[in-house]
Amino acid sequence: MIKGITVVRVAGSQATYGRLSSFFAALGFERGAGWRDGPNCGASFLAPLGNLELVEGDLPSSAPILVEVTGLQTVHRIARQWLASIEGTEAAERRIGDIEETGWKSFLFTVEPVAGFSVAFWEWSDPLRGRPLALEGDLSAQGLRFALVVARWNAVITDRLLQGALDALLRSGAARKDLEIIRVPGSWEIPQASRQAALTRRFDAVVALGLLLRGETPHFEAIYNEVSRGIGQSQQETGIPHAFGVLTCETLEQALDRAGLKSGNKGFEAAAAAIEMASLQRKIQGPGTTQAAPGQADRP
Ligand code: DLZ
Repeated sequence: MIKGITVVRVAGSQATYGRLSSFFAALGFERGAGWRDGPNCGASFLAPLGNLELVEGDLPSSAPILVEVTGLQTVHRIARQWLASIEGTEAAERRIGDIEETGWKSFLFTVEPVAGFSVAFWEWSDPLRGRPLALEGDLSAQGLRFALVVARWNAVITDRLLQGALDALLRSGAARKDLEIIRVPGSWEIPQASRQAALTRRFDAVVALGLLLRGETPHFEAIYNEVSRGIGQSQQETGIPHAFGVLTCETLEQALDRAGLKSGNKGFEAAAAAIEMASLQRKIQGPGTTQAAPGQADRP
């Protein structure tokens, strides 16, 4: 399962390392966990999206790192101010280019926060690129709170789903203190615990994780219908998004494939959906609101 792309650059000295860290932090990059291993260390800076791009023909820029942004003028101003504060105005001007139009419907500038390390920042000329304006959730979980309701039945699989979900949430910026794991005996119990969690109004979204194995569950249909109906009903009635991460599989092998082997990790996918819906919910409700609480959500 492909999870992410990391661009690794060596910062030659401790001073360069510190200077580059300060530059990317000044531009608003979110800090990742970073690492230290003996004399070596790594500082990481996160972006919501990444991709590996192969080019045939001309490169879009001479800089080896391209960062897509919105508000290119602002980014340019911050980068120039940062350079000026470190190097003085004159030297700063030599290290930062003007914003120029590219041949691919965008604007771009290149900056060298330290000599020999260049980064290009760019923005589409038309950010919507012809698409209609849509209200969409982000994939940032920063500041959002989640309840993860996990069935113990088939724990060999549901633990993997939980790991996948935690991975998605933490790598998307959720804080550990904002994640609460609620264990229930089996999938049958998920709706009730999910609803109780949602009713506390302590969470922006609920992630429901379980596995129903058809081969070993004679009343599979009955349980499945009730679990899916119950989770859906809890979501509708509490107004808190519930991501559905309850697998229904014929065999354990099929379940393993969906819990991190061949077919991705459905726990990760459910958590990503929860992040997006929690973020969308905040956007739909408008600034200043924390979470939905229509109707029954304010019951004890
Ligand atoms: C009883 C049962 C069976 C047979 N199979 C499963 C299953 O495949 N997956 C699952 O999550 N839970 C199963 N359970 C347990 C029920 O969900 C429930 O926990 C018990 O019936 C107790 O109410």
